[in-house]
Amino acid sequence: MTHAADPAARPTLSKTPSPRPRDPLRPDFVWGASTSSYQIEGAAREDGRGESVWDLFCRQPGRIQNGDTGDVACDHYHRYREDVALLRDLGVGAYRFSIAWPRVLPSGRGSPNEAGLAFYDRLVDGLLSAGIEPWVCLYHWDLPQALQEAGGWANRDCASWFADYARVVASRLGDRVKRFATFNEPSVFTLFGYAFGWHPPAADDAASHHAAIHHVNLAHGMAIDVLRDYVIGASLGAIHNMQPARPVQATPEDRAAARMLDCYWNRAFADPQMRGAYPDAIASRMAPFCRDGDLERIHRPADWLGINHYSPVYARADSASRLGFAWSDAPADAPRSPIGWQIDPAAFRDVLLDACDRYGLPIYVTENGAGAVELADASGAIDDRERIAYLAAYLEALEEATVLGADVRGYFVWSLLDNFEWGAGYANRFGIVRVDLTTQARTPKA
Ligand code: IFM
Repeated sequence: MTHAADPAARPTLSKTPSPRPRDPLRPDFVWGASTSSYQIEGAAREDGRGESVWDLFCRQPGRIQNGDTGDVACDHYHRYREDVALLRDLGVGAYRFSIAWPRVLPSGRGSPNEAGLAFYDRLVDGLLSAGIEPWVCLYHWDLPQALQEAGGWANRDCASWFADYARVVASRLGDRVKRFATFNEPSVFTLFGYAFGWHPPAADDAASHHAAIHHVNLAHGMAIDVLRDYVIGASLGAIHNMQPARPVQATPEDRAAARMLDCYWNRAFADPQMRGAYPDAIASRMAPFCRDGDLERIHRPADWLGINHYSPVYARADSASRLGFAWSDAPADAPRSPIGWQIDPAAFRDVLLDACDRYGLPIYVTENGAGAVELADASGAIDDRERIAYLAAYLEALEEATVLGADVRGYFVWSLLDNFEWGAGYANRFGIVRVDLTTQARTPKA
């Protein structure tokens, strides 16, 4: 019997972590921290970096809370040495970061920008000297604006441009970096960017959305092949947000909506990438973009599955929705984090078990963490006990999943630093290290 078939048999999580006779995690379990390029680097106009879709989006009035931008962010481009030292002092064994495509290829294609590549050389070398393994994600949402102007992910050519970009990065860093992921949370940037209009390119168009899904999947498969060719000893994966998709009310209509949200949110990428087929419920919508041989190009052997998880997601029926669901807030009585996200560690445990059964790959949790609107005390310190409680509960859930048989091999907290939280700007802070955005001073939180 699989875990997925028998969720009722799963134990209820205790409210407080209980002492365990022995550590259920593997001796080689990877403990790490995650960030992404646009959220921390800053230096938006330096050393030949090209413009990304987020640079332009942030300049559009009303898009980002408080008018914030990633222009400076955590100034990591200049302060990366300090950030590597923070990672070393935390004792993590791995650091996941993303490469800014427009920093290494300012127009998205063509000649690489030597200064941009040299920055990632310095970062990788700094990490390795500190005994920290670099985990590189090729894409965390900052598409070069020049490619957006050529159609972005709705243009099939974007898959080849991405494969070429993967070749540039692999040939430069592949002698030292072995862990590569293709995309971070493709369902988020496609759904929010092409269907809901919340992220760039701020479209609301079902055809572009389905085209983007397919072309990102194609780009993933093509990049996996490139990375295999160019990186000796590569360990390759893809990073997907996986969260139970629930009906906001127990009506047949909301249940049907939740099934569609599940397809777009959890399976539209992982299923073709790891199982070679789109979910039945959306296969006919994908068909106009899917040419002969595409599913084989997408379904390339991966070494691991990265899972990002924070909380469940909710759907409600909406007859006006072309996708078959509308996004919904969690029910009013759900326990929530300080920024209003539902806290449900058992959902995390179940996601790990179900993903293990469905995809059969070793799992690394590549993001998990808690956001807060935090004020420092007079000394600049933050006593983030709600975050500590969240992390303790979610790590207990991870242990439970492992005890129940999930092959979980690592955990990366989101995030190392308070950073640019997309539409929320700098208001929602996820860092385990506080960043004072005026002075850029870093202070580890409790
Ligand atoms: O900050 C984001 C990250 O970029 C992608 N995953 C979720 C995080 C928190 O919202």
